[in-house]
Amino acid sequence: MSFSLPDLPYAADALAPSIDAQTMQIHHGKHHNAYVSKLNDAVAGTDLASKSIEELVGNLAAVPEKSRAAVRNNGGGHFNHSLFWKVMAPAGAGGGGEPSGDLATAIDSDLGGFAGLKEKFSAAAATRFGSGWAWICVKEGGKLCICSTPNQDNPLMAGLVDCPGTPILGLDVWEHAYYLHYQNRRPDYISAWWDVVNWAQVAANFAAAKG
Ligand code: MN3
Repeated sequence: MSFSLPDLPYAADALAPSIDAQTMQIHHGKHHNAYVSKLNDAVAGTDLASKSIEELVGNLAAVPEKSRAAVRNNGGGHFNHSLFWKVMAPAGAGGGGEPSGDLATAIDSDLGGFAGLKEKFSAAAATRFGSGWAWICVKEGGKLCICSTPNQDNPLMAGLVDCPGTPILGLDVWEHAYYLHYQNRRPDYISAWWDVVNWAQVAANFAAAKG
């Protein structure tokens, strides 16, 4: 097996009430697991199997055309969900609050402060038509930006997405991420999700992206 499903860094019920336990169990154990399994099928027996997931989705042009769509969808799915689990933590135990340090400084100068970030990010997440993700990413040159991508695309997919960069925070707005609890109320899911954002992890991702 080239790629494997990472464990959740907390119990499946730890993010409730923002995200309920059954949604977490199905999302991680079924949806993310299926991306991993289909990605492994797509790269089986090729030299792609030895690449990191970042290398793979960051250079889809290097993937043979016959498996490119499968790698884009399932490799994107694997990368995106692996990031998603890590940038969340239980409310009050690592989740919620506000960013601090260098990340807060960058948010102030590039995104209009924390209030501006929440407004722009929530709008990007709410207005993504159909399935996709909202992101904060670090652009070439180090500035932060907020955007969204369709399906399982992400900002690492330079040349294929509107907002190339290194994602440091992502929110899944596929219906499978919220429908059991919120049904059609995507804005309520987005609003409750801020309570479980792990800003210490986002700050670590920011520092790594800046090198
Ligand atoms: Mn998902």
